[in-house]
Amino acid sequence: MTKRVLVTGSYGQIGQVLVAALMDRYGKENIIATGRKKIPSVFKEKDVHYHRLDVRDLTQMQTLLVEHDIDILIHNASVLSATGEKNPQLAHSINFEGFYNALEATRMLNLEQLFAPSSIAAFGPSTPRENTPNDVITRPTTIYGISKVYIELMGEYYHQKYGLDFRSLRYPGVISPEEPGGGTTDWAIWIFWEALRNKKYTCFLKEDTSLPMMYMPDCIKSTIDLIEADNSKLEHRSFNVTAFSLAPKDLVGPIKEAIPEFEIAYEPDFRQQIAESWPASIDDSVARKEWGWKPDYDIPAMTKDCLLYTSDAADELDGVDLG
Ligand code: AKB
Repeated sequence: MTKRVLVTGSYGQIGQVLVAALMDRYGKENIIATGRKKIPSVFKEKDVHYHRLDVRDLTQMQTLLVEHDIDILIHNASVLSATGEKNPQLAHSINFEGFYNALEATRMLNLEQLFAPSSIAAFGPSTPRENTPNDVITRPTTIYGISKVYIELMGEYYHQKYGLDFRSLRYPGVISPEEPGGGTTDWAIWIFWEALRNKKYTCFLKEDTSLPMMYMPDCIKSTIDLIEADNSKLEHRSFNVTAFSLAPKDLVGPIKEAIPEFEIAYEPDFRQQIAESWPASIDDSVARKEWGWKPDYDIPAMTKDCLLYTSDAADELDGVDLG
């Protein structure tokens, strides 16, 4: 059945790919992309229905949802972990007020569903680091992580209190050729860009800092699968999802196979502490059981694909700030 979907934060790394996938699945005319920036050129090329929206403005959000007769709100707008630590006040206003507005708009307009991503950042130093279960202590130490716990708890509260169909995924680091937006897992994208551009990369994490990750097509698949999952089978509202765990040193060999001159150096910065507060691997068996989650890409398949598509984007590599 056709759904009408509005996506906030749609110009982000995940948002722009998700919008294209939703247009293929539900029809171009049924997808409304929104963001705070002026219309991105990639959206102009694809003739995407795009509107300016600051998620802190509830009236503007409600107006767009009503005008476009939206069924499902996908609330992606968020300040990520590294940017959030540089500007906690901005992260607070966008992540907390923005999500509260998304919840209230969904409730007041009686929308069919609200999807808002959580993250491995919802975990903290007191969470078990290996094979972290779905239901476990979440005491994060970043403003971004705290906002993700807020999303999970408020979403569950609105589900219990108002019957709102809230769903969420704890995204791991998502690897893709698209430019990332200020996260701690961004190294796993810049390493490909720099390998292709300069044949060397200086990583801001230590070589053995392992974090859960997935390739973009699996991120999009998990999102659409959860949105379409049978509600009566869901015992949870927020789910761990992962494909593999990856440390910077794990990508050196696979990249050298394609680019033998590739060199890596390590200069850990403030993001090291953030990474060390997150799990090294997570257990996604609850998602596998309740809605059949299963990733398609392992590290070799992701590396091959990602090198190819990042190289396609090579013309745009110059002048991009590597965070
Ligand atoms: C970040 O690094 O902040 C994000 C995330 C893991 O949620 N990519």
